[in-house]
Amino acid sequence: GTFKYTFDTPVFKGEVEVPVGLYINGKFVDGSSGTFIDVINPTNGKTTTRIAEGTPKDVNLAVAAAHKAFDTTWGLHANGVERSRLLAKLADLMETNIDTLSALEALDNGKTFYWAKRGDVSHSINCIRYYAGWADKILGQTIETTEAKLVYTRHEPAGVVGQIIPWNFPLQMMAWKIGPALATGCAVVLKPSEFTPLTALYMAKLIDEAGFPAGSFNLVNGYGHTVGQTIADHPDIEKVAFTGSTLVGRKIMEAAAKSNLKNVTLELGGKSPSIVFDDADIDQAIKWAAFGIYYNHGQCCCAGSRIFVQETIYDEFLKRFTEHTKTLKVGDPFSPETFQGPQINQQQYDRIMGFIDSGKEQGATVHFGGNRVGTEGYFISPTIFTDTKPDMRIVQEEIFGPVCVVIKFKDEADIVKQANDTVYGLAAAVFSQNIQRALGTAHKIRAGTVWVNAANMLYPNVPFGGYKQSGIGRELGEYALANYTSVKSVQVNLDIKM
Ligand code: TXE
Repeated sequence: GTFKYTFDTPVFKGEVEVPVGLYINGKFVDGSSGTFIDVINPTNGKTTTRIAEGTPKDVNLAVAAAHKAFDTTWGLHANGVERSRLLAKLADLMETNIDTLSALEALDNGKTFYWAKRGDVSHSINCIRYYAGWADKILGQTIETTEAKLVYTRHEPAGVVGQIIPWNFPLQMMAWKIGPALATGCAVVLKPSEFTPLTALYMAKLIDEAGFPAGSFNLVNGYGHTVGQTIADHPDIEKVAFTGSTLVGRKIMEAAAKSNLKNVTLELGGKSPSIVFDDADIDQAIKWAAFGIYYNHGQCCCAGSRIFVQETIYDEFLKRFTEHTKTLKVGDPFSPETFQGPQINQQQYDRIMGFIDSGKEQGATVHFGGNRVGTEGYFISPTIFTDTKPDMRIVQEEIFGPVCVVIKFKDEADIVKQANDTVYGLAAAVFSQNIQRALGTAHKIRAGTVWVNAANMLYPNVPFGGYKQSGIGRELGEYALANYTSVKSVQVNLDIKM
């Protein structure tokens, strides 16, 4: 079946139709169990629609379809030019439907239409187009050994890959995953988050329309402990890519180890520092640091949730950062004035409020916010904590909401120590007009991305991923291709006699 929805908002008007089944072997099908998952609108907690619930049996069907495609029409059977053409076509279809995708993302996730379009959807289109460019440029090497031999490598597609994605950037996470996988010729079994399946389902329709061979891309909706776990355990999946919590990341690795030692890439949590030196352009530092934590309602793996400010400018920064925070409008994602919509669901709302309570209990000061906004949906005020201690939960743990701690530091040595005092290492931002200070600090932070005088900016051609417990492997850029290829060395004996 399909879900029809009429948007009548200040920023988007129109009717949208989304398939609600599973997409297996080139067809939209019902789940084998006949059960459904309710999709909840985070602005009011009401049911938007329901989608078919996949089961382990459906995963098996999808994996079988993927293997069949890999062995007949996809993998080494579809050349790079063809894979490139299909991905480019998909990017074009996404572009034609940019408003529809943005509206669905805003409806499903609660992010603003404005940022869904400017951020998520635009970035996803660029990402698919970028990997369309790679599909016919996957190169091996020839390696000199002796004149009596020809040795070369082939970067062959890894095979059937499982991809499990979260709800914070539903479309973008899908694009990061399927872009390099389909470019290299892998066949995909994707599980969207049970909380935000709508753009992935719409994408399945566009993938179908683009003409990808049946089975090259499959989508199985479902819960993590059923469909997700089956993907991680599956003996016929060669590689699994996961973005989500560190807790589940561990389970994925464990499942891979216990089943067939499938390759694993993980993109997990973070507790990223934003570091403001006293020589920073303070206006810009305030705006970027706010964007660093509040963008996407703090639901960014790379959110700059620990803001460190040099003690000489701490009071001034805090005052002006707070004034700026007050101007950020929380409310309807489809209102042009809104910056921040609701958190994704009741669990996340409770979790974030729990962190706010823990901060208070452990003796930190709520400098601003800390409360619910409105009476329905999952809206939380942007929140600033001060007077924290390094071992407090709000300083150490990922809150994944619009909550930051603003902390003093003394000098370069002190900030490097404080910034690295975390089990995570996804990202960091450094604000300074002094190039030696900024880059010197950037190089000493143990994190996969460091922004200098900016935050939360991503490009499809720039790798992204974590140090420490923030993950394994890099997504985006040329680096991501390695996740989806296996290197084969071929040695040809030209003239060596036994
Ligand atoms: O994540 P889960 P949740 C962090 C963030 C957040 C916390 C919990 O701190 O507060 O995680 O969020 C699937 N086998 N991040 O519980 O469960 C699940 O269905 C296989 C950071 O929503 O990790 C979904 O598709 N899969 C993050 C995906 O994992 C399983 C983004 C992510 O959900 C599974 C999201 C299992 N046993 C949350 N259990 C980031 N890095 O950006 C669940 N899943």
